[in-house]
Amino acid sequence: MAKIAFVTGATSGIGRATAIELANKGYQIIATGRRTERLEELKQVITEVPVYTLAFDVRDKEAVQEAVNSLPEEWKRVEVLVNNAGNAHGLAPFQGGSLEDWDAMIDINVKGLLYVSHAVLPLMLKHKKGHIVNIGSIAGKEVYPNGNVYCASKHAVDAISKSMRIDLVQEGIKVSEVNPGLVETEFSEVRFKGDSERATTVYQGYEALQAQDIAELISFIVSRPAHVNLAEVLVLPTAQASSTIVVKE
Ligand code: NDP
Ligand code: 8X3
Repeated sequence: MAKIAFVTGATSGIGRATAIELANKGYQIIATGRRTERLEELKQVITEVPVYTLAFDVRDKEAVQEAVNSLPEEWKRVEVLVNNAGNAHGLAPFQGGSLEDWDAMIDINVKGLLYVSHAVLPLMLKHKKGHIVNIGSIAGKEVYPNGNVYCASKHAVDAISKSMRIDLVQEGIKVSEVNPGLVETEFSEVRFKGDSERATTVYQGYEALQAQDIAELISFIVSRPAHVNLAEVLVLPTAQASSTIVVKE
């Protein structure tokens, strides 16, 4: 029987690389994101397995549920859920923070992850089998200057992941959390609202992680034997020791 992986935020960065990597490992892919043209492009790239695309905003709980309900029966046996959709919005001191940015980060990174999990989990519970991989961050393990609400959102992902693992252990469902440091994606472009020059500097002077590094890690995590759960991984560029310590040339 085909294995099915449901990947959120598959239109860019870590999610896109993960969809391609899992497809290479034989998973049929349910790829999600808001940008339909990117989802269509992904369908052209993944040719060796079927890809089903769902376009929705994770902030919209009705849309999330409708999208999952709309899956054809043969796509409902989801084995792996990668809760990856998310971003930072802004990098500002707490006293100068934007309520819009705060809402975006809490609504997408925290509530979006909850909505998707709530909609997809029943598909796993039906078969008492499944693996949820939540993408947290080093920002969910420590806080850094001006990171305030983004860090809070990723600390929430950390707490939710631990809670999921406790509550779902009796259902035979694995829960893992991947916490990357600096990964060169569109992340900083989004954080700095399209200021590409500023975004580029985040990854200059050292070798940042690439989306493919995280995709391979996720692929390794979901391919462990049934009795093994890699519960948590913190993965950093070699040049990074903490959120604030990065050795740059
Ligand atoms: P990208 O900006 O490249 O990708 C973000 C993805 O999330 C896109 O596919 C985007 O799709 C999706 N997304 C964002 N908002 C929404 C929304 N409202 N509804 C649905 N999908 C949404 O960034 P990354 O690949 O780097 O980020 C992926 C995850 O990794 C995030 O959770 C991020 O916090 C985390 N992370 C990133 C690190 C880094 O340094 N890059 C380090 C640690 C963690 P679309 O716009 O099409 O909706
Ligand atoms: C993304 C990594 O250090 O920009 O979660 O917060 S960082």
